[in-house]
Amino acid sequence: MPSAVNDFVDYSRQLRREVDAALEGYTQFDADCPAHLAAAIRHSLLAPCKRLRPLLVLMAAEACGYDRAGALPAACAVEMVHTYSLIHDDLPAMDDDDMRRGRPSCHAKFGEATGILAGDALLAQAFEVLARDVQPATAAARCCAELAQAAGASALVGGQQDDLRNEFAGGGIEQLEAIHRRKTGAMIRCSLRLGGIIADGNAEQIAALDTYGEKLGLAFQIVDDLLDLRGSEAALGKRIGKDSQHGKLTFPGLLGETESTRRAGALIDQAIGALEPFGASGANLESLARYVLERNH
Ligand code: GRG
Repeated sequence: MPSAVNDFVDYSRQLRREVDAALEGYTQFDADCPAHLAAAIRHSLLAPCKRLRPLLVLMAAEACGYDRAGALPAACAVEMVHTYSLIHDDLPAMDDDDMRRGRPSCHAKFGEATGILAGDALLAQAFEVLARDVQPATAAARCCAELAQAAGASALVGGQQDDLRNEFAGGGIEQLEAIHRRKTGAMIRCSLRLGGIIADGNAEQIAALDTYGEKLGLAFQIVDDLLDLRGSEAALGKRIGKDSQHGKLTFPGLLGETESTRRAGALIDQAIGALEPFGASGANLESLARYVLERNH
């Protein structure tokens, strides 16, 4: 492996360690939090995983010339919302999955009611963390508004609603992209924007991060669909093949594997192109985009 790749692997491992340590700290609940609920939250939130969204927050802040330690609370907040969405997505009423992040899914281990409550608690805690720990207060308020929008009815929740309704099964590429722009893309874009806001990035930098996030989010989803077809359950830590079994719209289902792979590559090129205003400071985000394309989990 060339040394630049090694450097990026070491750097992203270090960022993951910092995020994991901060999440560990945020989940030391007081005696009023029932032990069963605390265990369920920690089971899902602290499970081994990519931490893509927190890494995007931290790398976006650094690309804007900011010390990443100041962006850690926002990195944790986006991971809390993301983990809540995974816990709820796994529930029997939604995707009904018994495995997540290489472990039994939250409801499979702790029961359905506790799974719902663990997700509820994480969603609330994300906004507590942003409002209390992001400085200055004006940046905290902006971050709360942006994350609420990305997690809300016109983004994450709306995309999930459309994905669950089979009326879209006969749809085309526009419908598919509209689902994933909200369900997957909004949280990825938001992660980058929060990093830029906390770093007090200028309008050109935030717009560049937004475009990078839009392209990266779509590429991430295409790769996710491809891994659902030809990935390994052991590497992914979750069940595969469910989308096609349930007749869901997917990129390889609509476009074929070759065209989906080509499209993901073109989107990653566009994402990297959007980093131009950052010059050398965008190098880590560029490496992260390449990793999203080449990932096997
Ligand atoms: C329940 C409101 C609500 C939304 C659920 C996130 C989601 C929406 C569903 C998960 C199913 C899925 C395959 C979504 C598309 C891609 C995606 C978000 C995968 C999971 O994220 P990763 O791969 O997972 O970053 P880790 O575990 O590494 O964080």
